[in-house]
Parts: sequence; structure tokens; C-alpha cells
Amino acid sequence: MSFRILITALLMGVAFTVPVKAADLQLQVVDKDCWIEIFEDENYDASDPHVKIMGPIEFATLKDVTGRDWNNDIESLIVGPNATVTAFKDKDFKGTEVAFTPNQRVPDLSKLKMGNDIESMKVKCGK
Ligand SMILES: [Ca+2]
Ligand SMILES: [Ca+2]
Ligand SMILES: [Ca+2]
Repeated sequence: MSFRILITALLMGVAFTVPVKAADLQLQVVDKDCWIEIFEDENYDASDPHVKIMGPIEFATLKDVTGRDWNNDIESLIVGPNATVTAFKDKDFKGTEVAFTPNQRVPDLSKLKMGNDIESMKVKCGK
């Protein structure tokens, strides 16, 4: 009898676990507000290279972000409404780090002593 209860409990556990995981995955895929836009120049200059990156994502190096070497080249950025970003001066999430909050806009990273200096980055979804 107790063995049957155990089996039932295990089956219920599986039934409850699977939908939750599927829901999490779906939430990540459709999170259109989780992004960062990075700019090669100050003041979000759209005439110079810029790219919008969807999160969640981590870059241990910015050597190849959508086909371009972004190491030590970002001068301004815009954080999406549901993204939290940590940027590091060195690769592999090392060196001085600065955290950016949802909707934050930074027209000139040199004021944070991070202009043309970011080499790795973590983009998390949520506040
Ligand atoms: Ca320019
Ligand atoms: Ca630059
Ligand atoms: Ca650097």
C-alpha cells in the first residue's frame, strides 16, 4: 500500500515539474523587454556601429558579438525595460564592474570610467 502511494507521488511530481519548466522556457523566449543596445560612439550615434542584443546572455569576451569585435569599443548604451546588465572592464567577467538597471540610458560611458573599456558582459532578465 505504501509503495503504491510512493509511485503515485512520484508520478504527480513529474506531472507538476514538467509544465513549470516549459513555462520558464517560454517566458525567456518571449521576453521582448530583455535586451541591451550597445553603441560604438557616444550619444547613441546611429550612424556608427550599434547592435541590440536579446537576453538572457553572457559574453566572456566581446570579440565576436554579431560578427563584430566590440572589445574596448562601447561608448554608450541603452538597457531594455526588463534587463539588468553587469559590464566588466576585462574579459572573463574580471576587472572593475558596473551594474546597469532596467531602462537605464548611458550617453557617455567615460563618465563612469568605462568608455571604450568593456570586454565582458552579463545580461539578465528581470529587475
Ligand atoms: Ca560618430
Ligand atoms: Ca568606441
Ligand atoms: Ca578593457
